[in-house]
Amino acid sequence: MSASQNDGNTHFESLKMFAIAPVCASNQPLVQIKRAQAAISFIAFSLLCLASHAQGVRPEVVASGLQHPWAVAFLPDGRFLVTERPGRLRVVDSAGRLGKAIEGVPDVAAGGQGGLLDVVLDADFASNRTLYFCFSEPANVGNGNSTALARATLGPDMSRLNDVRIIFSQKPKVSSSAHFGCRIVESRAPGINDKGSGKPDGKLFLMVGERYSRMADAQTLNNHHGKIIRINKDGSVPPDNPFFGKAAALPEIWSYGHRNPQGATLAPDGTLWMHEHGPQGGDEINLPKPGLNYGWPIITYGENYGGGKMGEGLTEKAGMEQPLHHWTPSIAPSGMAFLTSERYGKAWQGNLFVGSLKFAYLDRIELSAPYSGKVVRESRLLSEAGDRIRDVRQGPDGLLYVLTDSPNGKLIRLQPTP
Ligand SMILES: [Ca+2]
Repeated sequence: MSASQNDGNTHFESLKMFAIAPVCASNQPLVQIKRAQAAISFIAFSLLCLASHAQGVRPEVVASGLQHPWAVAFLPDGRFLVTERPGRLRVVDSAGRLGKAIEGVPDVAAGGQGGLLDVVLDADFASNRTLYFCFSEPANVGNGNSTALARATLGPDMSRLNDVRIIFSQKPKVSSSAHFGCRIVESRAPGINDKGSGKPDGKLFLMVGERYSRMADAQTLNNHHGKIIRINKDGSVPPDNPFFGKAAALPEIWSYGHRNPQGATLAPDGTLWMHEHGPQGGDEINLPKPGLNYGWPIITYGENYGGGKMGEGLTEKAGMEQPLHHWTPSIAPSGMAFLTSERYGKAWQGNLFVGSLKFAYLDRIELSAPYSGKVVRESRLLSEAGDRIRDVRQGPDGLLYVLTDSPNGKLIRLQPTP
């Protein structure tokens, strides 16, 4: 069966308006209480409700007509920068108008899961115009490819990329159209502020997949398959990386034993959170620590496509890390963001949001503490529309934005409703 069954091109076109039913509707405690006391109690109860339950959300389409959009970044002037998987980078304005394809994007190996994938702006973009993007990089010779990370500056009129430089290229290149991974996270020092994190520390994390056909490589350190990469913003390798200077290990590796990560974000305490596709079942959330082994393909809560155990059918093994959370059946996760704003009420602040491609919803994940701890509850948002969710981000306005995966993909803003 295909490696890309959960990540293919199935799409749904309808978008129905939808809101979460309010939870606080009962005034049962008021029975048999004097009228004056009842009024006070009711007000107190209502305030409690407002404090503890978010209002609903209403999806507002900002833009449509995007061809398999993969990632969105927020420009300082209120416009959006969106990647489209076939290889385009576009500016989208607040009225939903799509700009021309920005010039200077390198050739991408478009096809299957490959193409132009993630984009993030440097924390100092407003002054340095620098951005980072990752994509499926074709080999110079032959039909191989691999995931590459580039930096560039965006020209003043936003019509072209300048100073494009590849700062990481996954080794080796193989002939595959699957499991590129490809999410970029700008690392930051711990600290909570209105942006939800501390100062950038000059490092980038890149999630890279094991290319499906090379899954065993995820367990060896002489290649970049199924790894999390950590590099400096100029492409050099930080000397405090776990395998720096070690023989038979590539120094860019931060952690290993990963499968196909398509979502990653930083918690305000500086911790990297990511998720990865399992095979059939066993999608995982992990908090990768330096030098540790996350188990693929030796341990997994999933099974082979079509059934049957993976390898020896193990779910745990000494020396291999357990996921924070796993999904069976697979939801085919893509995109990951913490909500740091209070725009949806206190109950949502500190929640984690993950898109599901396979079941077409946005997963709201409540944790045992804001930005940390275990998963205690999940709820499905936007499921009425049937759109595969490719990316989720918090905008500078504190609202959540998602991209839907289809030939007519949309950028959607989630408006809180009373
Ligand atoms: Ca694992």
